Amino acid sequence: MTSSAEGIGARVTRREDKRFVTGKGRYTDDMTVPGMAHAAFVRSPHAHAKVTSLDASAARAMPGVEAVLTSEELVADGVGNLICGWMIHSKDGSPMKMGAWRALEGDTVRHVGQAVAVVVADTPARARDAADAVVVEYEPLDAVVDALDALKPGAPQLHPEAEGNLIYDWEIGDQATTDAAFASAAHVTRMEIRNNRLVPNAMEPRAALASYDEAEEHYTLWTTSQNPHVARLVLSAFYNIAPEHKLRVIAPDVGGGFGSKIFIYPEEMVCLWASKRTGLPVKWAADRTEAFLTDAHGRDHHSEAELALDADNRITGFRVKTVANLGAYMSLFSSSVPTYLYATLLSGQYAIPAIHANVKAVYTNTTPVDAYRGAGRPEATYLVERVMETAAREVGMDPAEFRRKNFVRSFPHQTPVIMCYDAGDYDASLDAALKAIDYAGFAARKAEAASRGKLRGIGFSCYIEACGIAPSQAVGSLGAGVGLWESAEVRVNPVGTIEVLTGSHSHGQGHETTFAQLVSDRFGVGLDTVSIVHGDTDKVQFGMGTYGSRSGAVGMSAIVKALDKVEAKAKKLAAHLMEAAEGDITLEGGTFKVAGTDKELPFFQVALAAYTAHNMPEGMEPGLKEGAFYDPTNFTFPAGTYICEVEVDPDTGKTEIVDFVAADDFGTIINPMIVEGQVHGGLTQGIGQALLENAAYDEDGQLLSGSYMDYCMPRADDVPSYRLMTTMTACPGNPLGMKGCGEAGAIGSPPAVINAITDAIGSNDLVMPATPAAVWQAIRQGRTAE
Ligand code: MCN
Repeated sequence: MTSSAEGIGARVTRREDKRFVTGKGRYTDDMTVPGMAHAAFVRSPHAHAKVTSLDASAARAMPGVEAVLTSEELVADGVGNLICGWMIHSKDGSPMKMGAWRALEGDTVRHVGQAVAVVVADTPARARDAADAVVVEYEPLDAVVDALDALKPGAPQLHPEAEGNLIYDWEIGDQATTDAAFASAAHVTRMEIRNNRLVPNAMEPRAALASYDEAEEHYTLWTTSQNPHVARLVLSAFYNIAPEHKLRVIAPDVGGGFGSKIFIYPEEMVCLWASKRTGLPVKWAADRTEAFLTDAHGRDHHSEAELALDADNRITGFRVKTVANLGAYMSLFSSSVPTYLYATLLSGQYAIPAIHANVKAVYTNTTPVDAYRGAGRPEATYLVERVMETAAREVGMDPAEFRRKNFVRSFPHQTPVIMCYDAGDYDASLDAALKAIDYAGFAARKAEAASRGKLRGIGFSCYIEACGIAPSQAVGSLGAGVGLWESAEVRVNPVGTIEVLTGSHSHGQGHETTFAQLVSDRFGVGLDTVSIVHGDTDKVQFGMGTYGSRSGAVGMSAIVKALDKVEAKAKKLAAHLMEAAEGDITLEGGTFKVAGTDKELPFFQVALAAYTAHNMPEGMEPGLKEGAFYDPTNFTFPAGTYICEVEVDPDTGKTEIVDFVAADDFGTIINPMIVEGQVHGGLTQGIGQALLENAAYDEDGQLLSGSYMDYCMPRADDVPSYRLMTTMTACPGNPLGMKGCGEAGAIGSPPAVINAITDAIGSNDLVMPATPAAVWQAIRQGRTAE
């Protein structure tokens, strides 16, 4: 095949899918090591309790049991506490208050499912049976699960370090100018907004297999990680488990993560440590109940928002107060989610002169909360777009035109909340979406639905997100513990095949295809000659991993830099071989040519020449291999318009999404089919949040929706046949002009759905998930209010 059929912009089917759809994927739980033992955790049934005694004698005596380990041994061996790696300071300058989080807790448990001990046995079943036989006595304490309740005087206290359960009280923006905007406003829209808690639900539950080689004093850890190098760094530098060069982390095929596999969890630490203690390789694989109870949850915000308008319906100020529930402990990146990933996007697509936001992060007796697809940006978009829709209704303006009136139109645009938008055309995506949905025909469709007894509504969401999570200096100045660049190495083999080693990690995003498309496009070689290597700290020297829709914009940019270097050297060599001037050499369709002559050399012959080294230019080293690190200067800002049309049955409250159009601007698109798949997945997760999903706790801290019997995931018949389109402004900040696409659908869709339902039912008093019961209730309340 030629590069044009497989290069940038081609709808190439995913190369990795052959192994996935034929059952040949190799996941962590598929790995085996001779003599391998299995771990099962003893977990707290209480949300908040003192551990008064732990008796493992019966368990230790059970057949096949190698060890029962508790926090006593963990502490004695000097294994460090889990940490949060992003420092946030409160508005008074004080650092965030981090309660101690041990991988095995021996004193006070703070959420249901917290591990207090681990059993290592010869089979998974025996490990579980023995875990059941560990007798733990608890003295239950009062629990608190809601963040607003946790802030009330007299609420149960989780950590002595955090008085009043307050982790930080942070602010952004300018309070004085914002207050002044409100003082002179012609209209103020006020809302309380709840963003429901979600469980990430990756298809493959988390797993770890740790193997300690005593002779070499070396560990290998196979784990379900989105960022194996960061895992190695954190495990070695902070948890005192192994020196970095003595720990190899391999993240093989990973069956989805959606953010939940960025963090270090107690289980992989314990497996590493238990492997050394027992002298056996130790494997643990979560069952679905453990996944519900221990995978970091997402969202869970309570907010108050106020929007100030002048007499011409232009926005003059935005004021937000948010209380974010971070659960029982601070997970690795949790502190950044309700702050820099959330409040920096509160300007939306709009030119807002003054913004002030205050965020309080709070401990509760619930599973820790961290990044989940979109991480902070869905919460910001939901808030902004619910408020925009509501304000338009209040002032009697068409919601699309109200948004258009306030769009940012000149770039770069500096918002009052740190972000500087580099490029965009928000009118273009709004126009495309309005045309696709036939906005002018909506009134007729509504009337027709009414004739069938159905309430039809239309809802908008003009989202923006900051992704390509990177600029190391910028994130460093905001408190991130690591820089967020990316690395790549391109190795051209003597026969002209190419290996690309990348620090990005693919766990469903199709990197083995899109990254190879880039190389194919650049060197005119077939995709089958390119292989993408990732997910192994012994193969790839270092990398920052995949999250924040960064692998295209940042990871591929690092590959471009390495390809530039390879091409420069290869051209120099080709010029020498063809006795031509370097400046006359071009690389077209896999062949080096001398301009103005018929001289040419195929790519593979130049590669071979680099290794045979019989005829190299003076001073040139043999070989064809180059590496690069790429650190962009700004985030990328994908944006778009989503429009949702629903029909609600007023008798049952059941919502049907009858149409959904998505117009996205992702800059240059490498593979339209993969991008569409990413948007489909994101939209479905966003619709799941809007209509179905909710991690609900009872007042004692028991997770009521702790299985698929109670936690409702979207299925095919819950979602419409999406109609997708793209508009295009190139991102000026990276060589390919790309913007991330991996989270957009989940970020933009919830407000479109809820705006459509509230439009249909004529009541704005609706919280997610808009289950039939909730919608039915809102219809009734709306009628009572009338
Ligand atoms: N791409 C493209 N053109 C663009 C942008 C991206 O062709 N303009 C391609 C990329 O080359 C890549 C894919 O689209 O193959 C996604 O790229 P990008 O937007 O850079 O996102 P990442 O690869 O960094 O993936 C992370 C993102 C996030 S943050 C979450 S959460 C998420 C998501 O991807 N989790 C996923 N998509 C997921 N998809 C699956 N199947 N499973 C997950 O866990």
